Amino acid sequence: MNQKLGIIGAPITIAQPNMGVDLGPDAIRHADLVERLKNLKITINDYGNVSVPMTGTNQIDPETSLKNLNEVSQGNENIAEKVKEIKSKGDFPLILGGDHSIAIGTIAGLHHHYQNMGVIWYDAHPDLNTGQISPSGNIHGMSLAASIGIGHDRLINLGGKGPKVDPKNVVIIGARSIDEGEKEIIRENGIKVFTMHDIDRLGMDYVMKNSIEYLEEQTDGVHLSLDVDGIDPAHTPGTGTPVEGGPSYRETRYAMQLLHESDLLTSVEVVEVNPLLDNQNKTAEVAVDMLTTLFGEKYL
Ligand code: 6HN
Ligand code: MN
Ligand code: MN
Ligand code: MN
Repeated sequence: MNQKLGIIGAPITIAQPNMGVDLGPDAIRHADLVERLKNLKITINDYGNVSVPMTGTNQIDPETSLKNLNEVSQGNENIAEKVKEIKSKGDFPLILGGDHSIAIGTIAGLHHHYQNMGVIWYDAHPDLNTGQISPSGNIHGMSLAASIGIGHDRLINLGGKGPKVDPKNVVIIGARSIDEGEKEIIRENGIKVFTMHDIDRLGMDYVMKNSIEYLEEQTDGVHLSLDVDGIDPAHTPGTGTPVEGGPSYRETRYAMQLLHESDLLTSVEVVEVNPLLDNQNKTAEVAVDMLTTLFGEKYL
């Protein structure tokens, strides 16, 4: 893994309904992210937070069936620009969300640097909705769809025309809340998914080694999109859409350890940390443990 890391905060919050996800980047920094990474002899450039529109409504626009499309798109354009810029400098991008809509921007920014990038989507949800099939109209549940070219034109063409990732280069891990329309998109596009049932049956060791091998063979870079609600809410309670029955702290930490050993990743984002739902800041601390493990921190 590249030892020069570029951190950016991406505090979009209006692609989901709860207040407080905009504080995610600062909650993660407050949990000593930079200090712990520096202990690993990693050089850090913290570029601060990207400026994004903060005000939105909770109303679904009848024309698009989406909430806050213009504002979410503008914020993501800014994120895409910044990610593209720090990647050009040779930094390994580490993006701190923000709600999961920010993946549209980060992946669009990264797309300029890869021909055939892969994505690991570690999440309780596949985020494959569109305005037409979404139960909520919240764009944070649509980011993976937009990145593979499904959904509203404005989201698909953000930061460059057309799809950014081939659905065959996506692996979803930890899914356990999949909407009916999303199931169809998974099947139609041949997206590789390890649900919680698969993790229980096969074990995290097999799931991660299989995912790593699959992506290694066919991609020229792999982005990890780590939604903290992917982890069981016993460990990460401070998030807006928790789902019971997820991988534990230990399983997730082991997954990060295997990713570190594989040297596969070329960028990482962590999303959906909401300190207003977690006054102990436990969720941000768990997020930091996962990130430091990913960058080589060991027990011994
Ligand atoms: N996330 N599937 C639900 C929806 O509203 O589309 C939940 C989405 C959650 C999104 O966790 O990033
Ligand atoms: Mn998500
Ligand atoms: Mn999620
Ligand atoms: Mn393209």
